[in-house]
Amino acid sequence: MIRGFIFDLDGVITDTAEYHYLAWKQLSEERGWKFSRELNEQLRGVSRIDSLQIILNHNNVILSDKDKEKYANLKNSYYTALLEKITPSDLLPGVKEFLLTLRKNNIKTSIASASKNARVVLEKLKAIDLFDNISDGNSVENSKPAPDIFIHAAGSLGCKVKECIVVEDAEAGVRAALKAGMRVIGVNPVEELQEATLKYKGIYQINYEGLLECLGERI
Ligand code: B16
Ligand code: MG
Repeated sequence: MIRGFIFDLDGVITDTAEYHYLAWKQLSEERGWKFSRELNEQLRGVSRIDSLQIILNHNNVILSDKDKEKYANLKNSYYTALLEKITPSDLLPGVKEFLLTLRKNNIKTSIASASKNARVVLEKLKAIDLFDNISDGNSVENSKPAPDIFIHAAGSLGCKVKECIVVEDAEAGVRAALKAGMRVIGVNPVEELQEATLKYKGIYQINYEGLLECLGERI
């Protein structure tokens, strides 16, 4: 029986990937590091510090932990300035309707995002009240692909892992959810999410009753 739905934020509820891209690009240009849209794709769902490490590895740059923290903070200052532009119209199509359908059917909902800025983003979207719980980059130590954030979200909803369905747009997130013992709906760059239980182009494509049927759940 499904009792909870757990949503990733960036790429599922809204698309902040472009702002992450612009912020990493600004930092990289200032430091003389190579950075591209292709590399940015590898940062989907990956924590801030791990994202910096991917960029450093790509450039064969070695930094002290102190400098890594400094540049991760600098990137975050560029990113949070860009977040000022977010409005409720940046909720991705079908998201609000799907969340309201879940609530009508007594399904609990949570965010499980790697982002430490998740609350700020949800406030800008005026979407905080659509969720029963928010688990974010501050909630757990180990970030995706570790399963911790999804286990944290399920626990906060009072649900068992098997009772939860995850919605994710990133490979790291899909792997984390599967490791947690949950079924996963992959959205967005669906061709990459080979391990997902079901795939859709976006939440707007999901029909609640149809989904339950596909998952072999009783309606
Ligand atoms: P922050 P998600 C992730 O959000 C982003 O996809 C990823 O690109 C970002 O590095 C990460 O959050 C950390 O974000 O720097 O704001 O803490 O997809 O897990 O909702
Ligand atoms: Mg994501």
